[in-house]
Amino acid sequence: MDTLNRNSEARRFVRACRRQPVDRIPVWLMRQAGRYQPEYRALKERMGGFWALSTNADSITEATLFAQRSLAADAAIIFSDITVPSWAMGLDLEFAPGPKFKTPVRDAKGLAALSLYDPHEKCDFLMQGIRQTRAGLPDEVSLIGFVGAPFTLAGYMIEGYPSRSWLELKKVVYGEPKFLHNMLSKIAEAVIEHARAQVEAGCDALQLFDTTSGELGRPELTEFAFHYAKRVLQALKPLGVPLIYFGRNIGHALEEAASLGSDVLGVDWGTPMQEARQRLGNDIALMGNLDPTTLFCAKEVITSRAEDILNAVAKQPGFIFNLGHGVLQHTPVDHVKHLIDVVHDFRC
Ligand code: 1CP
Repeated sequence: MDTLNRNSEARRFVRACRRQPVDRIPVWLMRQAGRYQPEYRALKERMGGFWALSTNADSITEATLFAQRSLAADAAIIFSDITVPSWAMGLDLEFAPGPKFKTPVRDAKGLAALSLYDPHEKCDFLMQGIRQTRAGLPDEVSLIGFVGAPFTLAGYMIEGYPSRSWLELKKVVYGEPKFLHNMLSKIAEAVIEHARAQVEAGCDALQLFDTTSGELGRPELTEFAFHYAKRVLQALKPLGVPLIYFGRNIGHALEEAASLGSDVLGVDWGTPMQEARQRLGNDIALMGNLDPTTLFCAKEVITSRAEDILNAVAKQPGFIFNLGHGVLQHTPVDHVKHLIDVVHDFRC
């Protein structure tokens, strides 16, 4: 084991992912770098927009490090977006402010036009950003890399932009299942390599975001979302870093989500943490799950809601505190910091 790996295994966040005892509960927040921070908005303005920020190693580093430092979070998540691999495969992408593909992929011709790529070459800005960020982080802080799960990424690529009804995606799910399987296989190949490169560049954990999976009913959730998430997780397992799977609105299918091969299951705010722990047993670490809207309430409300979660599940090994989805725009910065303090002060 080299020095990097030895340090990685000692970090509080990684220890919790491995269900080892920790001195206090590790905490980081999905979207801890983002529009709620004036410094992030200034950096984005200075860079000339979200995409310019996301494709420059120095600004990736600055956004990631600033968020970690300002919160004293136990992990940083590298600043990027799940749609970067779609761009790297050849899709025209803009942000307004969500991702928007000029030419959505809806047929075999569109799929054939997508190419696999070498992430070290095509996304050198990201790998360089990871190396610089790792060098700038305190030794005890973990760096998380991430990719979108195949189904969630396919949703954006088919629909073209974030959607309320996911109508175009659903038409493909029910009407063109063979095409969708081909597309998911190709995306899986791309995100596996994209994730692997992030670990090679210095990330000490990986999160698979399957934010759109909960749009599917059964049996499609298994066939199109879980099947490909499992394929990605199994392919990444030999890298030896902790793997986190986060799905949304899949509380009814937590047992199956927990069986896909991740070390940690990210639980959204719809399922009480205590229920998740009772249903899943102790063989998997859990991460979550305060409702992000709680951060708009008074500090006493934040304290009591966070402590409810901590008291319910944090006393046994294998828990990482997070929100049940990302920090929302306009969230008061001091409330976010207050939440981190509450978790840091909790004695397990
Ligand atoms: O104008 C802006 O500043 C754009 C806002 C923004 C940001 C800050 C987007 C556009 N992406 C990001 C960064 C980002 N995206 C990160 C790194 C920041 C961090 O966590 O600290 C990560 C992990 C993501 C992942 C991501 N992008 C997901 C999965 C997680 C989730 O929130 O569900 C999804 C679905 C996207 C798509 C996306 N990118 C951006 C938007 C506005 C959206 C649509 C979904 C949404 O509104 O949340």
